[in-house]
Amino acid sequence: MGIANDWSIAWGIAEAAHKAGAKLIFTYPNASVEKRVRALAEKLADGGTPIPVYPCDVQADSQLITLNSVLEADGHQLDFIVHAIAFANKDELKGGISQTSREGFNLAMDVSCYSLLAVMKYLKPRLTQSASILTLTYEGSIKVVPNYNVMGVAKAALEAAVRYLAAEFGPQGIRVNAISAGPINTLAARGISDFTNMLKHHEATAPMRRLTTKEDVAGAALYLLSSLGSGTTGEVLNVDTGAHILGPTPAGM
Ligand code: NAD
Ligand code: IMJ
Repeated sequence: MGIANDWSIAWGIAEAAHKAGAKLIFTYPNASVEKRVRALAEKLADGGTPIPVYPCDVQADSQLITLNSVLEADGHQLDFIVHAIAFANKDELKGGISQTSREGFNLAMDVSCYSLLAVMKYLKPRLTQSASILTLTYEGSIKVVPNYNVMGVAKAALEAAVRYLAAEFGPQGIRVNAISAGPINTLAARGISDFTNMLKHHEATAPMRRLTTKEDVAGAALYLLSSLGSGTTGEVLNVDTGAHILGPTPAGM
């Protein structure tokens, strides 16, 4: 859940999972994204088994209920779910967070945090024993990042949700984790003021002196989604070429 185009982090994970032999299912939230998701699904089908593609706007309980029903009808069980979804009003990803509207706050929290609970609630019957759930988060949940604003609050709540879900589902052998990725140039980063400077700063200062790639995230995702991660749950794993370890560093040091 969360492929928009071939820049999407979810697409990077899909490509790696496909390569590792996973049988995938894609979802899309609306008609404008559907075309691109179907084209990408065909890319991975490669003349072989087609990848099923289903609608699912996570803001609508009805669409999650229907998704569960169609998956059941089509005989699909889920060994893993990737939730790579976030949204806030663009005008609230700038200026001061105190200017956030109530509607804008609720929207960001609904799409970016509550949706993980809803996915677990409605797709629970489809999960196999030892299923693994993965969501994506960002350092703006624990540190103040200019302009991230209401998304930072939503990601903090999302990371707490990961821990509560991990505790609830753990006894059934189902794991829930998050990857906290470094900044990556995707649709969700487009038009963010100063994003280019953010990337430059990361590249210049991160311990590995390079940007985080979709492939970096996909590698960690395969670990958490597969039996390699069998003992890991409730974790927020940093995949950011080391940037999160840095404290204040005066220029030139
Ligand atoms: P992206 O724009 O490719 O993905 C965001 C996805 O959310 C899109 O596919 C969009 O269709 C989907 N979406 C939005 N509203 C939805 C709804 N109501 N129902 C279903 N889907 C909906 O960008 P991305 O960078 O790949 O983002 C994926 C995740 O990674 C997000 O949670 C984002 O916060 C997180 N993340 C991104 C970065 C980054 O720098 N790009 C860094 C850390 C974490
Ligand atoms: C987003 C906003 C401000 C600063 C940001 C970001 N930085 C990074 C991001 C520094 C890395 C990307 N990110 C981690 C996100 O989670 C993005 C979420 C997002 C992006 C948009 C842009 C277009 C839009 N709404 C959005 N909602 C959420 O209209």
